[in-house]
Amino acid sequence: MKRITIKGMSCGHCVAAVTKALEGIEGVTDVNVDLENGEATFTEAIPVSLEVVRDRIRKAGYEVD
Ligand SMILES: [Cu+2]
Repeated sequence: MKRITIKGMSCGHCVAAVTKALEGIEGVTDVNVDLENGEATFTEAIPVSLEVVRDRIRKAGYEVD
């Protein structure tokens, strides 16, 4: 399981947006976004580049710390 820290989330809409962004990445499964801790966890069914994750999160309007 991978754990990343995400900056900029403030409400349920942010959680939904980040969840959708992560679920849209090939190989990412079991996405769980924790608003209170500003974290997201996911499982890699195939290796996933952190750069791709950063890029998708950024495009959704948030930053991976
Ligand atoms: Cu929000």
